[in-house]
Amino acid sequence: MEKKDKFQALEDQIRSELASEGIELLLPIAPDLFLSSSDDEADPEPNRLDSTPWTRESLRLEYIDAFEIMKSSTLNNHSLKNLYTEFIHFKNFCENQPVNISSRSLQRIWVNSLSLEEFKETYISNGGTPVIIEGIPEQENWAAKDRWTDLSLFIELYGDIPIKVMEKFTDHGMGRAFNVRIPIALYYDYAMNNTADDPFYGFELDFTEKRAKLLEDYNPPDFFKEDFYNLNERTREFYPNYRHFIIGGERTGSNLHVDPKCTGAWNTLLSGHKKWALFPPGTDEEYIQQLQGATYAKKPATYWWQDVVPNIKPNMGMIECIQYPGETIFVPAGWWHAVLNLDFTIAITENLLIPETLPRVWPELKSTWTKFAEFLEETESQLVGHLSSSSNWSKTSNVASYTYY
Ligand SMILES: O=C(O)CCC(=O)C(=O)O
Ligand SMILES: [Fe+2]
Repeated sequence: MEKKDKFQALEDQIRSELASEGIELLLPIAPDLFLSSSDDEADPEPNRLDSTPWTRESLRLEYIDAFEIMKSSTLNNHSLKNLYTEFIHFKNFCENQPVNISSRSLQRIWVNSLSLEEFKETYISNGGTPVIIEGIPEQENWAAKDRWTDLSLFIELYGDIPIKVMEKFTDHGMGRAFNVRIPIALYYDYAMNNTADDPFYGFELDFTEKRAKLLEDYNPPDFFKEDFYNLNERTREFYPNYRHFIIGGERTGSNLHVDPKCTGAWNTLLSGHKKWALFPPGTDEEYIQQLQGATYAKKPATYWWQDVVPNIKPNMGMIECIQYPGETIFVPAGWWHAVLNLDFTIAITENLLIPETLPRVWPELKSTWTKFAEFLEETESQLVGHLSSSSNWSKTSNVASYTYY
């Protein structure tokens, strides 16, 4: 099915589901934010430096078309469940206890508590073990530890940077979808004030133009420097969209998925709180599909957390945690994960092919991307070393060796 048709089918499905409940779609859920306001002159930007060349009003005028497109999104402009009034209860609930009683929680370590070798041995080898690492932005001197943690400073510095909040498919279904971007200052206003069940989520993978400034504020953590997709032009070309700047208001999130092309990921949160659920690789595929569910894959992230998570079967190896500001989560290749933003969050994440993970992902890489795998085999002597030094891997560490309770 064409992407556009799928999108249309989804829209139709949601429209008819709502119609069956006597609800008609749709109005923009935050009409004021979609409109240009003339209040700004009377109420100057509170954070603005004199040299800052933008105001919210100037940004609104410049991005009026983007807001028109956002306004028309069926998926993001409903508050069918009035989550915005209920969310505080859910947030308090999951801060105080696991959403699913049988899940276990993720281990936390302090970044300086172990050497790179120890980290690899404990968390990278044998396919990888998820973990939360505290202290990376401070210990590795990221400018983001100040600039992305004080929201008024963040907006003052980066308010005019446009970030992607949706893709828009052409009406005729031909050609590429195009990215709809709005400036960070206006996204922040939207995120803090909208009442949608499924608000727009800022998910940016393009770091050109003004967005290049964001790259100056962090570095890949020392634990995650080695990346088989970052060896040369050919490997980078195979996996180009490896980093994302993620900014989201409460109720935004990522539905259950596995990261692409056998990558693991680190994700550092600078502001706000993210709720995570993870399931190990090898989790019964049928059950995962059931969890993803036709009805939940494309629905507001919060619905899944409220309706599905409490009822997940015990012994699925589910891990839950809350990620706090300053914390980095490591999601090894093949782990299913879902994320819900509990308040306004700012995060940076990168995906990579960790050399030590190769033995586990090699069969998939080879069968799915044969040409690329052959290229690696031919050109990378290190790769052969990694594969052969771990030849016992499949005997010593398959997923069944995780113990659940
Ligand atoms: O929403 C998030 O922070 C999770 C992002 C994620 O899982 C991804 O980029 O693959
Ligand atoms: Fe992911």
